Amino acid sequence: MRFISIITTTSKNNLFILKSGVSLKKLSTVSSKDIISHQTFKFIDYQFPEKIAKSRQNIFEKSFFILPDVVTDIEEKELVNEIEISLKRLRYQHDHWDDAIHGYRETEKILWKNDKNANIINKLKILSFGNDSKTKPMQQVHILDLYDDGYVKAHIDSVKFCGNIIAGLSLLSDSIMKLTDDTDPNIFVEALLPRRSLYIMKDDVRYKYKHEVLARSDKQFKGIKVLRKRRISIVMRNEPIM
Ligand SMILES: O=C(O)CCC(=O)C(=O)O
Ligand SMILES: [Fe+2]
Repeated sequence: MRFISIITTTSKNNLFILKSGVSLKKLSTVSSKDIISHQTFKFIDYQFPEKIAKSRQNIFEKSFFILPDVVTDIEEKELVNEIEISLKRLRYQHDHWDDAIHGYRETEKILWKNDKNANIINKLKILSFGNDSKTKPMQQVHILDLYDDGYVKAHIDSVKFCGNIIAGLSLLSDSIMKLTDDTDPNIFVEALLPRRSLYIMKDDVRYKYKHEVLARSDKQFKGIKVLRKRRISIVMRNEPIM
């Protein structure tokens, strides 16, 4: 079986794509460095103080990846169609001042009725957890629907509920994720999460940096305005280590 039919053929320049001949079986023996696109740097704006910039960047390059165009427009549509059915009865939550997330609704999903969607999720899990996962990927995925004005406040996912890897597919909108050192707010990066991209956050970045999805604003990424609209993410995690 060929891997990654989910990768659009439009992004032929991805190193990622060059590796698309890798079979599912072989994939587990390939290191993430081989598979993961060296394009990640394009989507990261490092804001590290100069003295520590190099060492911090090294850590980031080993534990945070952004893979553009992991699903096509059509695949995005089919995923969103099925997700909308699961979300239909849920209301957006706006008014919990102490919540980590504002302007959102969320659900969990284990079974996908549309086989194509099930296949995509499987392949994204292999991509995200194939190499460095310390525990099994959770069967269920977390679906988070952020309204136009929704946002996720800075937090670190609890070790009680999640292992060493968190991966998220962004649908419907570009957004900016800010990752800030848990002990020093001056040490941070901003990452552009393009619509239809996957981010993979593991180990050092997963445990030592808070992550947040910024609200709609005039914020620019590397000088380009990012228009945040409603965004749905499919967040995949592995089992807690305990
Ligand atoms: O939407 C995302 O990509 C991240 C959401 C998140 O950080 C969380 O649910 O813990
Ligand atoms: Fe999180």
